[in-house]
Amino acid sequence: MATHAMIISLAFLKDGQRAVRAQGQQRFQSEIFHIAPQKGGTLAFTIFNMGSKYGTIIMGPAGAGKTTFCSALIQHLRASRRSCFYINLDPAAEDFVYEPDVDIKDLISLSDVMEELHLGPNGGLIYCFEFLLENLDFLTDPLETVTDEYMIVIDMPGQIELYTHVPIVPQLVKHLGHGSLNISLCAAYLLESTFIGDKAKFFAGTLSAMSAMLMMEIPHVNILSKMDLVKGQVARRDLKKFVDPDMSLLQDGPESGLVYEYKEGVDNGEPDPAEAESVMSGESFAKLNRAVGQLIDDFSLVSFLKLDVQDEDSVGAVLSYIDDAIQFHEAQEPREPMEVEEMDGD
Ligand SMILES: Nc1nc2c(ncn2[C@@H]2O[C@H](COP(=O)(O)OP(=O)(O)OP(=O)(O)O)[C@@H](O)[C@H]2O)c(=O)[nH]1
Ligand SMILES: [Mg+2]
Repeated sequence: MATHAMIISLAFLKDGQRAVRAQGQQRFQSEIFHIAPQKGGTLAFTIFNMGSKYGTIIMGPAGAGKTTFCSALIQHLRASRRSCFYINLDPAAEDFVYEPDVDIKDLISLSDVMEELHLGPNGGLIYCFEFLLENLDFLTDPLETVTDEYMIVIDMPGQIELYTHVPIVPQLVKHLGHGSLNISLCAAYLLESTFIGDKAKFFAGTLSAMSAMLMMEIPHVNILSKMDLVKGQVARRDLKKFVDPDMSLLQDGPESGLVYEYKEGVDNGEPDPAEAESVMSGESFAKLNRAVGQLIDDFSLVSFLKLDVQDEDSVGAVLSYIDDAIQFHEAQEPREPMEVEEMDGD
């Protein structure tokens, strides 16, 4: 059966209106109209056709827990008797709990690139991805045989420049989502929960999540990883303000360093951030943070799912958001009772 999908992405205009832009036009057979945003920050409107391939691309800053989440996800998929196809696209990754079905290191390794081309780690990584884009068959050929019952799990490197600064990963995602592969992909963007201890860091991370979301133009969930590290340390009410980022966090006490202090007897208009005094007193920084907070608020697109990889239910909950975002279950053929029994006997 020919498979087609179309992503309609949202462009948000300055005045808060939404413009709908259609990308890549195709024919449709059975259609599902999936409307977002939902919890976790799904961006795109998606129209799917049954019979596509399904996958998730795991992204986020260095050390956010991407590879660990991939392993937990694969373990959960296996325990739920679901098939999984694991792709490692981090050319520097060495240790895996589950052996990848496709590993970019079999095409190119970061250490070889750095040694032979005398590049640093970041330049080397960009070279590796450019090389992958020139040799896409390495990735697409093994995927041709993957059926719609599989969840394709793609582990990415932690350099967020790849998603937010240079359009390499957005380009790769477009290749995977179109043409003969036509994979319905959900981006999962991980941010470490310990960031909530530093509001400026947390909002900078949130901004990077939003930037990746807008660059990718695919369904997207944001995840606060390593929740075990903040368990019992943050009141539930306070945590809620980070899960659905609340700009009032930036109005908290002056110790946050994010607030412009009102001074008696002084012109209380906003100080000029370019003035040396504003820079030295931290007021420029506070103003920048308020502007970033306002930007995130204006888009009101980013919210987070909480993830504790040790907790099977938590991994299952995140997976069900990903499944929903790509309409995985709608595409599955109902199984005959005999088939289920056979699987049970495996
Ligand atoms: N406590 C805790 N530690 C975690 C969790 N997930 C990952 N870690 C630890 O965080 C470190 C980084 O985890 P990785 O899964 O390698 O992170 P990554 O995002 O793949 O890192 P890069 O690929 O290098 O960007 C490791 O030491 C993990 O053991 C978690 O849920 N809880
Ligand atoms: Mg990793």
